Amino acid sequence: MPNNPQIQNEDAKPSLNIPGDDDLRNFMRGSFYRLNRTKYDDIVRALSEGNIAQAHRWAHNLKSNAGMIEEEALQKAALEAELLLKDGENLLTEEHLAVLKREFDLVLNDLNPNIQPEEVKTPTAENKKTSLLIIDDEATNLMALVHILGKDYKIYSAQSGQEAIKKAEEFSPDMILLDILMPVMDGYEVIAHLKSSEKTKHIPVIFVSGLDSVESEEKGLQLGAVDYIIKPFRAAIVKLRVDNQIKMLEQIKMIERLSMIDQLTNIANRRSFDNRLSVEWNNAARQATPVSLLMIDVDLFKNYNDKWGHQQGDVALKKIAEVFTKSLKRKSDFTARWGGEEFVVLLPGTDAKGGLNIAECIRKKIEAAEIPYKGKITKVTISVGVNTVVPNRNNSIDTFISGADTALYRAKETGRNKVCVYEN
Ligand code: GH3
Ligand code: MG
Ligand code: MG
Repeated sequence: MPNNPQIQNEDAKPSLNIPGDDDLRNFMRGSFYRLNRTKYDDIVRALSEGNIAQAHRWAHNLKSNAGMIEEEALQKAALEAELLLKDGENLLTEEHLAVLKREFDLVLNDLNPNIQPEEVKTPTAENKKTSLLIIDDEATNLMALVHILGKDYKIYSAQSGQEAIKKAEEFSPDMILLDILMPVMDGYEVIAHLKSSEKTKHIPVIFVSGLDSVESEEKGLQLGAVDYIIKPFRAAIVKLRVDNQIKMLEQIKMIERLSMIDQLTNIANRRSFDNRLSVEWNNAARQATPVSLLMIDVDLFKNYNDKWGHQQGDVALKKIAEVFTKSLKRKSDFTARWGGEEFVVLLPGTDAKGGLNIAECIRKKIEAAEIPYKGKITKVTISVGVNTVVPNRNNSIDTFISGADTALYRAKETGRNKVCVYEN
């Protein structure tokens, strides 16, 4: 492979704008303290009130949060409590509670209550244009991810599957970080829903999950996720993986943009026109409104090239495209280079009279345009064919285009530098 110095740019060196893992650890422990310091008492109170479902939720919560700060003994005791409080039945003994209390106190005494998350300023990049939606039912996880990513991305967060779907539709984030294990609606259901909706199917999803089996990873990727990060995570890995995906996304968007633009004139190309025409055709069919098409061909352009040279021919084509772009007033008006020295203008919601007016207007503007060449002034003219239809069962995109084409050839045959309207 040739030595390409461009590849060795500074992008290759990770200069991470993120808190280190120690900082994250302190942050997580601070968060844990704030969110869980009353949790043991909460469980005991819920039990004394006979609210076993609530006690079960607190135990589940405590288990997950203990896992996030890698306090395994407490995690184990809380898991045991969770299992013994399942299905509204209380099988917890005094002994179990004593173990839970012992582990809970050990962890809590070890935490420095001075480090509280309120004091750790979590940056939020409100002014950043790239946004992430982070979904996790555990507040501690959510806070950790916001802490890691909030400096460089605008963050939206959700603590349940339903909230996630609502926010994904409302905010159209650039990327989604999705937890799998959540009550009511899990991450697999959320991604299936996102991928089935026109509004959200294009948004890349990264799973961030405590499920570390290859099967869960495979299932996640099969459902359309772009990556899978296992909890507990390292701050640097999360940041790098998200950054990588965002970079790829930007490159794809750039390629998509380029594939829709004509390189010479910088206006839309044929592919882009085909897409737009099909959208506008369907809109007009639904609303029973007219749509006009101008098919445009530069007159005797071969002669122009022969006289001034092919390069100057390119200059003329650029000038023509510029005149078209500047002449179109409505947002929905659309001009494209059809190919060679042919152009099209699509005018949704414009009737035959309006179409003819605009065609005449741009014909005159091209006729008046001065294209300089080495101190001289050169000129071109165009012929235009106009077709206007209200889409219905008796016409199609093909007949629409060929009608405009027929009108264009009549303009050529009957003298050039003129506009003809298709009549069937
Ligand atoms: P008519 O009025 O009948 O359309 O005559 P014409 O000479 O314009 O038609 P013809 O189809 O014979 O020639 C089209 C010319 O347009 C020939 C071709 O070299 C030129 N052309 C097509 N694409 C480009 C381009 O990208 N740059 C330049 N400079 N010329 C182009
Ligand atoms: Mg021509
Ligand atoms: Mg031609």
